[in-house]
Amino acid sequence: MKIIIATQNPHKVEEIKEIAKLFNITGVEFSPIDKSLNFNPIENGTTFEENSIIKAKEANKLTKEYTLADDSGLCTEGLNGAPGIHSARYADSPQKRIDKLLANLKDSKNRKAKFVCAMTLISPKGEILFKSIGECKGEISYTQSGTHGFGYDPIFIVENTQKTMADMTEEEKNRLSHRSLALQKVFNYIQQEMNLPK
Ligand code: ITT
Repeated sequence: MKIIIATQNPHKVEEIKEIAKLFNITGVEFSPIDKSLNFNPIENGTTFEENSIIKAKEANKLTKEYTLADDSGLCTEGLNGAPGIHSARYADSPQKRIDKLLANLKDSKNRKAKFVCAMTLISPKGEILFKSIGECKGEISYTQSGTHGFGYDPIFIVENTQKTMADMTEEEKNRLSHRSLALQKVFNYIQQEMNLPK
């Protein structure tokens, strides 16, 4: 079974492939959407879930294959949920996004935060087959640390660890991340409902 990953973010593609390997998922081949298809969905939903549906549907329109979309982001309590669904557009570069978030939280004692990932799986006919949400709790550090991962990983300390996500190895992150938790539910659905090998 082939599933097209409906994203323009190469880090997500890598992580989804690695998570599938980590959990020994067989019978599913994940492929990034072909660049020549000019996949450029208008993410005007008001929730992670709505945006993941928009992306999966747009990729299905272009490919007529099974498609899986991931809409994700970082929500902080101190900023009433920001950057949230605007995480990718919070500032112009990954470093500027980190700097802006640390600056905006400078006077906040409430550093609690969570990464959220909403996934939607769509059939070749365009039906929504399955939706899932994964969340990873933690807090925002005062300075950045670590070189692994992407995005806000260097300033997100994972709950019950002393490490930012960027301090973690790829495998450590992929066992507990919001993306992994959402994807594990998708794997369960595929294995149980689509008669793929366990
Ligand atoms: P697509 O829409 O094409 O999938 P995108 O990167 O724009 O790619 P989103 O709209 O879902 O994706 O925005 C997700 C942003 O949230 C991402 O760019 C990062 O800034 C942040 N983010 C999501 N997951 C993350 C993770 O595992 N580690 C660090 N930052 C993450």
